[in-house]
Amino acid sequence: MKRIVVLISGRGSTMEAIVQRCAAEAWPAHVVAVVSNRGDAKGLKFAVAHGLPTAVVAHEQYGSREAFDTALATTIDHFEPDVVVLAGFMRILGVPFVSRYEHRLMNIHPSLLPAFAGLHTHRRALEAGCKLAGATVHFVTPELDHGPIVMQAAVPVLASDDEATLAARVLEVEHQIYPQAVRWFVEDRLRIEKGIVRHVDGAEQGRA
Ligand code: NHR
Ligand code: GAR
Repeated sequence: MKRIVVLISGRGSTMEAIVQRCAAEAWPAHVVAVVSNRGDAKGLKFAVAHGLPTAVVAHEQYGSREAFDTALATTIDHFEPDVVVLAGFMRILGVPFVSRYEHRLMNIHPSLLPAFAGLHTHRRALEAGCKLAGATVHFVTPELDHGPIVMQAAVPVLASDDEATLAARVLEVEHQIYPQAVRWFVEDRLRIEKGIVRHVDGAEQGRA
């Protein structure tokens, strides 16, 4: 059984989707801990209610980003994860942290990368007049939102959209693709070749 640690900062709906699909589909894995950089993250309540171990590493209690990253890694390593999953985790991580979990650290970003790396993606997509928006699951590298792409999903941008309605439409597909991508990982079906993610059995996205 592979061991999944999920990092959150807030609501945790994406973490919920992963926990539920992992159980419902009997993945060869379990979520062994949910770790937050905010003590008031709503997602922690869901984790506790489901009997999952939780931990808080409050970033503001550390004097530097490096000190926070080190404390976070120490907390994560206590749970001996095979994969670390960022699910709405809102702190940029430094090179030593990213290197420690190289090729087993995943993120979901609410845009069609490489467009709109960074924050406020929905606002920026609306301002650019995009007709499609979406989400990207990728392996994390030191360069923000630039790692090898595992899976993407697109949704239409409607003329009536504001940031909230677009974010909600994108979130729906995030709840589909992130569990699928993590499942592929724990089933050992992903390989990274020259910065490109390949499926060992030749499967294509959307045709598991
Ligand atoms: N770290 C690295 N090295 N590489 C990535 O690809 C990362 C990462 C850490 C987080 C998630 C990411 C996203 O999907 C992620 C990817 C936070 C920020 C940010 O600017 C940007 C991107 C992402 C997460 N955070 C501010 C900071 O100063 C704080 C913002 C806040 O607290 O609200 O760290 O978009
Ligand atoms: C999701 O849309 C996720 O893609 C995004 O925050 C939301 C988290 O929702 N992540 C980022 O913006 C990372 N910078 P959740 O807490 O309900 O899973």
